Amino acid sequence: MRKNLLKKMFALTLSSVMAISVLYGCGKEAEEPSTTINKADLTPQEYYGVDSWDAVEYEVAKEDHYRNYYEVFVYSFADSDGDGIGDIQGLISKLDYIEEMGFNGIWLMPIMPSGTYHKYDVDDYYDIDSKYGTLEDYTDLIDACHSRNINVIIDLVFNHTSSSHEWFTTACNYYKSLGAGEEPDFEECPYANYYNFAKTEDVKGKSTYSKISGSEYSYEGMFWSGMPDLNLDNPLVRAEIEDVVDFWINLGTDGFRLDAVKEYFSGHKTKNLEVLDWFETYIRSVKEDAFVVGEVWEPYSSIKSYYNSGFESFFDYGYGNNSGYIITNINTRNGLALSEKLEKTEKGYFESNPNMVNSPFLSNHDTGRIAGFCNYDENRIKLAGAINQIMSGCSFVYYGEELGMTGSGKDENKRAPMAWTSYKSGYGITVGPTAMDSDIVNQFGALDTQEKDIDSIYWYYRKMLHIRRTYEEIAKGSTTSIDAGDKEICAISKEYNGETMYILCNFGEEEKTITLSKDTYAYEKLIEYLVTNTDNEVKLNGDSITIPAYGIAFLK
Ligand SMILES: [Ca+2]
Ligand SMILES: [Ca+2]
Repeated sequence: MRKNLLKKMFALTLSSVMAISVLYGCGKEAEEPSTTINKADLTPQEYYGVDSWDAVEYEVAKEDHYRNYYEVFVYSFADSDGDGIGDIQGLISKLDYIEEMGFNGIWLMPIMPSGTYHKYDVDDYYDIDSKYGTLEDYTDLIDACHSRNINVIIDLVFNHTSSSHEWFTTACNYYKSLGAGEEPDFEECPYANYYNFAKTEDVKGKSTYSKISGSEYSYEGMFWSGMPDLNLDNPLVRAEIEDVVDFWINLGTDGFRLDAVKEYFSGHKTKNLEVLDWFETYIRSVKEDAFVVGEVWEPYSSIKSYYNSGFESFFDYGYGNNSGYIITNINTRNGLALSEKLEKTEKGYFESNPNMVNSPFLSNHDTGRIAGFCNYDENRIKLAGAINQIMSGCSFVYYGEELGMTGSGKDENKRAPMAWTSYKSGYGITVGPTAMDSDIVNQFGALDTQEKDIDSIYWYYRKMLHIRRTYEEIAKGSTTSIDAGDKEICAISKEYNGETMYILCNFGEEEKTITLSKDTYAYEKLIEYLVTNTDNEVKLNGDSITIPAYGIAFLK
């Protein structure tokens, strides 16, 4: 367990350091310093009092689904053997980093054998891609994560397989072996019914179908011909998927991220809901506390209807990406509109599924990186990151987002090497996808420079993730919007287990002073705050709170 007695005792011996950090804006009760301490003389660790953090974080049970997840693209994350391609041992070597950041969950993009760098087209559901390592490396990872109370979920892609998958190649060879006009016999070749095969003459003009050369048959490939769609109506296919689920759960996997859910039956939402209902029921039968999150790249109203399936969690595409509510409302400085959305959408999801756990995110491997969404404005990048972390549910951060990494345009650019150091080579540094542009510059610097800078994006994220792990109301609370009388203020309350927290975020370019009426805000004190520049602070004077531009106040 993370919070053992030893760590608590260690934290107590550091009370002097904590006292210093209190004076310098970690959001505790401010007191006048008796001696002048120059913040420039403190390391960021001393300034933020990180050694005390473990002691104040709330206990997270193994089965707790409210976690801070970190999305990792193994290929570009950390390389352990010098071939330039990230691997599982590289990831294991970076678990200290992940844990220290405040993450207690990892989502791995596909790790199963595949011919593509991204591996969203699986050749074999029962192994680890040899470039990433072995199944033994995987169980090492699981053990290392579980010893730190980090849960691991993996991408599970079953809308389609790779066209090199044995099921598909066997089926294609069978169709080629049929004589003119001969119908397939599924008892003779069950794989001939594993995909959406059709007579070529019956699917003329359908761009999603590709011909099996030397046969009278074609197959569906929604994304492209190299990714044939599985026939999810076939009970044998579902039984195969159940076996795959069993296999990975038995290795200690804590759950799955389901890829391309709305393409299970493209254009047939009712059928997709039925697949999700089946999967949800099955996973609970093998691992009751598994966490499952689905990718439905759709606006709020559609995701709300997907929750009717009973499926536990979906990525909140209404909020993520550059056209989502977070970025658009930050860029238009409409904090009030965002707070109203937060209340409305959360209530809507709960109406559809009272057991849902939302999965908010800002960016992922398919979107551009947030630095570009905010036109490289560091204040807005930080504020956007914080809004993602004040949302209820399981928050997700895409690797490198915490450094304000750059990446836009083609997919490969969005999956660039994790910026561990300012040097482009050295331990852990990966080469990135071959087709990536070579001139990508991370203008906020790499980890080795940001970790020395109190005001870096890295330290802002780390502090923010710590706040989320300190107050249970943030991830688990129900959200109510508050009109603070200023459109540039996003004010919400979060209620959980009889406790209420108030969060006020200044979307404006200028400092704001807000009067907190006791009728609306039942707080005792300012418990934390976040500022994009630590020369500024949030001040509470009586019932009047002053929040600098882009600052966030937490009251309880
Ligand atoms: Ca490697
Ligand atoms: Ca499909």
